Amino acid sequence: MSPVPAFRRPVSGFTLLEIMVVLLILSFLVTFLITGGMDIFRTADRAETENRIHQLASMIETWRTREGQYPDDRLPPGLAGNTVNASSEALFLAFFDPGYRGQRPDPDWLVNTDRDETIKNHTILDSRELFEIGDAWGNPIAYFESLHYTDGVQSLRAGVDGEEGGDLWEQEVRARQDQRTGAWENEGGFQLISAGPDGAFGTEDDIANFGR
Ligand SMILES: [Ca+2]
Ligand SMILES: [Ca+2]
Repeated sequence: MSPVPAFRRPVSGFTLLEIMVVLLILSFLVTFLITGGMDIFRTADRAETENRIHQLASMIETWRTREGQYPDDRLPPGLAGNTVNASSEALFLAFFDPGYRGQRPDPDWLVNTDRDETIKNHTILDSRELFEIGDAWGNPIAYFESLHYTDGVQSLRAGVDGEEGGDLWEQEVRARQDQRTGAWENEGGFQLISAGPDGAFGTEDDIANFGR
């Protein structure tokens, strides 16, 4: 009677169990690397947006020193075909005006989530695009000048994946008040607000030039 080769190991290669263990370890590793990598990107985008808002705030103060008032958060009448993104576009026009001699935001920050243009070029850029000043996720940064805190809502086109044609929608954004006291944040100054990584204004992850 010939012996039954039940427990004979294959001559070469791995058993099914060994292969499954290796695959399992690999899948853990890949998951760990992907989530860890995404966390790193998220942290970097947040730091980049905080830096932009910090620099913008400083440029707005310089503007005020030079011009005697903060940049308007409204567009001149008749300049744009819509009111979407108007405050961020107004800030863009102010800083990129050919007559302005102060420091300007980095052109790499510019986005145009509502894809509008002006009839003629009003800026130092070789473009008629009515840009907004964007955060690291490609969404426009909302700008409120304190004279207009009480004017009600702004409409901003923002969302996930920003300018990459992702899931964008028009959002109503208001100047922020302290939740406890009801006082305007940065009363007498201005507010800069990014929708943060979730692309939605008014949620916990928003980034602003004032404490929340
Ligand atoms: Ca625009
Ligand atoms: Ca948000």
